[in-house]
Amino acid sequence: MTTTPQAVRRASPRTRRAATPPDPARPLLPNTEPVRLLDPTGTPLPARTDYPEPPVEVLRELYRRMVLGRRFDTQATALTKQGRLAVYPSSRGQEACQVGAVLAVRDTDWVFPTYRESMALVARGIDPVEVLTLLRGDWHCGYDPTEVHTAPQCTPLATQCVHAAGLAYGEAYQGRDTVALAFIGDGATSEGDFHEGINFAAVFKAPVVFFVQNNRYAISVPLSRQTAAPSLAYKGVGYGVPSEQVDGNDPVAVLAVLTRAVAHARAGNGPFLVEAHTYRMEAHTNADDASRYRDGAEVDAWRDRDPVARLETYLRARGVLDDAAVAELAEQAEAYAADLRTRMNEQPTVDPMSLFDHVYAEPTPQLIEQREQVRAELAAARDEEGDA
Ligand SMILES: Cc1ncc(C[n+]2csc(CCOP(=O)(O)OP(=O)(O)O)c2C)c(N)n1
Ligand SMILES: [Mg+2]
Repeated sequence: MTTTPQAVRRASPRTRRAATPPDPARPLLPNTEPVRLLDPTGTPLPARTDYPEPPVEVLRELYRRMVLGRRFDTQATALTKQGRLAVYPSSRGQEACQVGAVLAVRDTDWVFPTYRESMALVARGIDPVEVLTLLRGDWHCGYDPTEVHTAPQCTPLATQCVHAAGLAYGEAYQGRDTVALAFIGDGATSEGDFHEGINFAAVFKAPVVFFVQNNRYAISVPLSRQTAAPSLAYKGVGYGVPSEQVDGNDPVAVLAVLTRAVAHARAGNGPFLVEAHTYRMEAHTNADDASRYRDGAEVDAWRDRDPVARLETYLRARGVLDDAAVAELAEQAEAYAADLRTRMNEQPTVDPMSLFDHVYAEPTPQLIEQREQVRAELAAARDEEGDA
């Protein structure tokens, strides 16, 4: 019997090599290089089909809010020196992330910020005095979370991930297409609450975008002591969550990547994880001395990747920004900062009894007892003052 070529091609199943099944993890993995649409000098890179560039009017608005955001940030730092703020964690250098992220969501979506996100909240349109209320030392967050769809700024690391997952699940359960945007830092991805939040969201397909701002430090702990993962975006695959990494100092890329992540979640596909590679230019807070754990050369290298200058260069080259527009915006930013200063210099009036309001819908007997005790102590102090 002669063997025809067709017979060889129809080799028996035993002799045929088993086809490799498609790798189910592959679609979940981020690009091996962070997505970038502008180079560090603001020159556009070749257009990409996976991340189309946002419309130019949106980029102008992004720039406007970044300039105001940076001015807000320097003003808040100055207010700590004047004793008007107890503490302020600056996000200078992270403007592309702070503003790009909130521009990617709707007003009806929910934002879950950390203590680092004051700039994001003012970019979302919340009154800056309200945003700084908690950092001023008041007992409440300043704004009504349900009115502005923004949770209070979270200081216990990663707890906001669990809140975001729960809210997103509840909204979807009630038939609404709300997305929850949870901000989180690089260090906080080591916390149990990050695991619980992302795992719950993945299993129950809750529409959450987990947005990791990897600013390379958790106070003094550098990323190299935080994780051995090749990138924090790779953490998504273990939970079955698609992920991406982006140049966090490229405002155009941050907005493009987050827009796609938000659309993914809104369409009912479950959560998405984005890691933005960025850098905190200032110390952790005004109470920290960053020169004790990082050197000036490192900071200088990141100064050259400034996100505000990068977008400005690009918009000028596109012909939608000129000297006059830049000067006008600088003037607006000064007026904005002056108004913030004036209002923060007004002494707040705080009623100590309000401490007992809003703790429970119905106060417990213990709370009522404590409230009466404080009331009596305050009355006694007033009597003493009167006698003196
Ligand atoms: C559960 C918990 N543990 C520890 C702290 C103390 N703490 C405050 S900020 C911080 C570092 C967080 O770093 P990262 O998540 O990278 O965010 P970044 O401050 O850089 O924005 C730590 C350890 C805390 N607030 N909550
Ligand atoms: Mg960090």
